[in-house]
Amino acid sequence: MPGKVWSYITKKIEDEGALHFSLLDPDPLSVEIDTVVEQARLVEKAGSDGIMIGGSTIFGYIDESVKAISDAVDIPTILFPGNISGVSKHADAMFFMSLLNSTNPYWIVGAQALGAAGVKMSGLETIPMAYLMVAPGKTAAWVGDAKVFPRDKPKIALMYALAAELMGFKLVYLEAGSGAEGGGVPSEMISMVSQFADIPVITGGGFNTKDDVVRGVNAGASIVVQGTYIEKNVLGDKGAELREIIKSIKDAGAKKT
Ligand code: 1GP
Repeated sequence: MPGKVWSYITKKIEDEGALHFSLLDPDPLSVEIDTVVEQARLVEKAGSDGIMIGGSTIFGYIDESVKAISDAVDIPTILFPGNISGVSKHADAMFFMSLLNSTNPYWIVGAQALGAAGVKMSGLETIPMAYLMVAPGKTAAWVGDAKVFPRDKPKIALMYALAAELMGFKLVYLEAGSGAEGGGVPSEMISMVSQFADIPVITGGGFNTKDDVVRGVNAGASIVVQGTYIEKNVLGDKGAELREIIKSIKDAGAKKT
């Protein structure tokens, strides 16, 4: 029986061609819970299809903020854990991720093993996701000891994506790292992976403008993630520009259905 959130994601990809996910990082060192909750309300209002909650450098427990965000919105909240500290039973689901191109087995299966019993007992829906780091990789690559894919080597990404598919992962995440320069993962890499792999491609890291996200969708991504853009802009204009960005994703997605 597929979980509710996974069914929601697959049906929406089928119906709409492309989805927008908002990444919120409730790091208590840099942001108040009320602020993250307000961001969550605004991204939902702007039409975002889901909220991912996580970050590479989370200090302290995220339970309270995950509950507050999940209570405030109707769109799915999905954990995007940077480590075993990123788990909370208050989300709707969790990306159960493996950083396949890490050089450190802790990030491939060690953290997952440490967290598995708790996740299983929580009853959280889990969505197995291969997490692949592309240059520059930023903080996530540094923390995750990743051997990042060079941006001009799409075939290396494809090798890993195909391995992920054959291992049973349901999604493959091409990640350039939060705050990456250059408008996100290169089109050639997204397009090579989405052309040959049969699992949906989710991508993020540096997709800041309408042009960036449309490029990602046109290259073949099924889900484009924005974090930094949201953190910097949605409170200021109440999500007005985000609504336009999401509309452009939907327009580009519609051409694929
Ligand atoms: C990071 O891919 C996400 O894990 C989002 O990246 O913050 O650059 O949007 P940005």
